Amino acid sequence: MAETKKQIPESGHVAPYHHAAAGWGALKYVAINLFKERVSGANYKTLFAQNQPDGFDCPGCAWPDREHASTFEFCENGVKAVAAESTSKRVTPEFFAAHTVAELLAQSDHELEQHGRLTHPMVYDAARDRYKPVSWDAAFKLIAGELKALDEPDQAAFYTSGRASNEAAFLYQLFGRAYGTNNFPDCSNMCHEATSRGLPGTVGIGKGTVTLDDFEHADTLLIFGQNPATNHPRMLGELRECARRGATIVSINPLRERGLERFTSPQHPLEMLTMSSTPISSMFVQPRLGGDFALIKAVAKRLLELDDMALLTGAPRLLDLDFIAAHTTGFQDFARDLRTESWALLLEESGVQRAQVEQLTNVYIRGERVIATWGMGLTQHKNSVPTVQMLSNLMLMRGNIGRRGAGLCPVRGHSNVQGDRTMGIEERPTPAFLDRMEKVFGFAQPRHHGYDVVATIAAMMEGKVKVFVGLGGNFAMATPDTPLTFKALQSCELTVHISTKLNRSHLIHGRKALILPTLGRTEIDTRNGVPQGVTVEDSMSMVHISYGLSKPASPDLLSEIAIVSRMAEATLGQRCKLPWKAYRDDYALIRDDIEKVFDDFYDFNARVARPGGFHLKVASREREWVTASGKAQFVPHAIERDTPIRRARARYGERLMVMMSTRSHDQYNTTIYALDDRYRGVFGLRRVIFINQADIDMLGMKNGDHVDVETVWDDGVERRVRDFRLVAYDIPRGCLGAYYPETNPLVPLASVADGAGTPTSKSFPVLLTRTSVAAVA
Ligand SMILES: Nc1nc2c(c(=O)[nH]1)N[C@H]1C(S)=C(S)[C@@H](COP(=O)(O)OP(=O)(O)OC[C@H]3O[C@@H](n4cnc5c(=O)[nH]c(N)nc54)[C@H](O)[C@@H]3O)O[C@H]1N2
Ligand SMILES: Nc1nc2c(c(=O)[nH]1)N[C@H]1C(S)=C(S)[C@@H](COP(=O)(O)OP(=O)(O)OC[C@H]3O[C@@H](n4cnc5c(=O)[nH]c(N)nc54)[C@H](O)[C@@H]3O)O[C@H]1N2
Ligand SMILES: [Mo]
Repeated sequence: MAETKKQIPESGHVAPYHHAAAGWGALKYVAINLFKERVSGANYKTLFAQNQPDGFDCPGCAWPDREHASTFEFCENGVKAVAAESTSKRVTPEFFAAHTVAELLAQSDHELEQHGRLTHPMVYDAARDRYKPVSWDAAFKLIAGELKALDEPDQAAFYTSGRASNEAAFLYQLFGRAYGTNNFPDCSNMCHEATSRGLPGTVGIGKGTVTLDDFEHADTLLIFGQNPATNHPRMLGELRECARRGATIVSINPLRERGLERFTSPQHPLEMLTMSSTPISSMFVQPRLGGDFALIKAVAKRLLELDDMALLTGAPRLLDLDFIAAHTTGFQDFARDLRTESWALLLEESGVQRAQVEQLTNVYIRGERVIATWGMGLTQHKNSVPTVQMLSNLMLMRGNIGRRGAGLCPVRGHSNVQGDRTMGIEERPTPAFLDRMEKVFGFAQPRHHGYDVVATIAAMMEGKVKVFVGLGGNFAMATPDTPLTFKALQSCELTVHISTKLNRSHLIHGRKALILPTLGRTEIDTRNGVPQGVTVEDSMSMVHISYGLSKPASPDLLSEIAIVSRMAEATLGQRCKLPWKAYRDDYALIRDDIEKVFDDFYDFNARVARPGGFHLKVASREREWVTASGKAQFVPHAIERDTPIRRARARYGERLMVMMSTRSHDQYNTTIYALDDRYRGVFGLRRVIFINQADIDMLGMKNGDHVDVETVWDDGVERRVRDFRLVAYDIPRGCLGAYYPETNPLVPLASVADGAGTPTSKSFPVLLTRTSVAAVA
């Protein structure tokens, strides 16, 4: 952040990338990466055990893996994630003794990450502005003391990042609820929340309806707002197979992501040796930021028009009338709304030409088995819930849900973000779930809703949340409105972070603060001589077990499960009869209790012991609709006419631009591995803004000029970041791309997805001004 650390001038360059995604570029990166990270010899083998039946679940992303994979599934993202965890560098008590927190704050996120793995529990020493070692017992005593001193349990918030295992997450929510709160903000509040809140209203379940098997049968794939070459590289392998079978793949993205154009599969030696590649997307649709809602609605409207024509001419109908009649409600209202919707408004909002809408509709209609996938490009806008529901409507129109080779495929981020939610990390638990918890564990559950991420920050600001515990993640940097969030965290009485590596959240701390170092998923976790496995649920609802293989980074680490259970024991004391010690001594016992709470986890230990694990039932996949009506529901939505972006544009005209914040190729969320974004042709730079050349001209600037960015918001707070370099790019007029977390200070806390509370990280209204030389110097 410009506000918190010295700004080092960046000396990189921009050069378009002309090769296919993955291929030798990825291999070369990995070779260099391993060398740089100095992964110790013993840990090399770790890299080859990811996503193998007897190995660990890759902490890289939530894309599922093929069962019984016989060869090492090469994935640059996975290698980076594992290498980062297996680094031989250490952040020791000596390291902390040598640096004040103020000094560390001056380092970039990239530098903080490079220091390596945390080795000892540390407590903040305010007198010396340093972290000093603390015993585990004393750490838990400190937490218990602070939690017990609160006026009410809702003054604590328990954050979860999506790497936590099912077992750790289950114990964490059990502890939080036994303590008395539903304050479980989690990373998914910033991620696929719009999916989890939107889909239940249409198909009943907030999860995807496809499995990998469906990818083998799909003939059409619509990829919305996703950059899989960077964020889900193994998905590209799947898309490659689809493309080679002749499936049509459409990328719907304001950026024409190079990684969706061509792909050289590292899994296929011939493609590597002949330097050949497979074309992936055959069509690119570039809506403006947040324009997907209007685009999808336009396609639905066009489909209805064509179906009307078919009805008139006696041609085969294009709607799946049998499916609509048997399985859905609300079609008539939905169709009426589509018929009255204005074409002009849909086209203007989407930023897509009518001819291309028609072309996309034709592709959709030609598809007998269509899968729609989506990522953050759909979920981080004000209108994200309506967008997800509109996509679901479109799929329902042709019965593309609950059929082989077709369905909804939200592509989740963190490797167990979906599982954490399944386990009850949920600030708005259902009464049914709480009843069941009460029955199984015999204590009254807190019934009122808790805080999500944004509400947690607001509550900290108001002094309503005083203790923050983070099970993984980097709350300070992942969240919006950075300077305000920093203040919120700093106003806490106690901040606790259960972490593998040093990050800025450790440095933006409460009056008291703890860093509790934990085992990563790649590491051996043994209790009383018996290796323990943990389970995860991937983006397609497959649950499998994961065993670490490397030696732990330090003998003083505890597993997340041990930390959570000891925190619970210390806090809840004798009055709590839950078997915390037994849980941490044998993780199978946790699974036994998970099974008691969730019927779908029947025979959990037995089923998860099978190679590949098991698939959790997703009712909508089987055309069972757990909605109010018992049917899948068409949900009409209007285009919103009064939004902060529209108001800002009315005030500033074309100078007002909409910005999105996205990931570069060399980062994992807030973890910056390196400074390149290979496929977008950016090297050694992170403070860049992708912008249409015509907009650069309109501003009277030149490609490469430096600008400051200011958010247009009406609360009187100045939100500004300085000195970003303009990079002319193939992006629609009026739209800007930049990296997260550098641009998080621009996202107002109040700017969230309606009905989901997700920060609008993919659309916020900004103005650009030339950076004055004085400001930089
Ligand atoms: N290597 C690596 N892997 C990761 C991560 C990582 O940081 N690094 N993060 C993990 C996590 S937690 C997640 S959630 C996923 C994220 O994976 P993605 O969902 O791919 O997330 P982003 O990189 O933020 O951006 C997504 C894409 O959305 C496009 N986009 C932006 N706005 C819009 C819009 O309005 N409409 C449309 N149609 N597209 C838009 C952007 O151009 C970009 O291509 O990846 C996971 N995997
Ligand atoms: N502007 C903007 N903001 C965004 C986004 C965006 O696209 N734009 N994306 C949002 C999304 S999709 C997400 S998911 C969030 C991510 O938010 P978070 O999940 O909070 O952030 P991460 O950067 O993934 O967390 C990294 C830290 O997790 C810790 N860690 C790593 N592995 C483990 C482990 O195994 N156990 C434990 N206990 N700790 C571990 C390490 O200390 C590391 O520093 O950010 C969100 N914020
Ligand atoms: Mo995410």
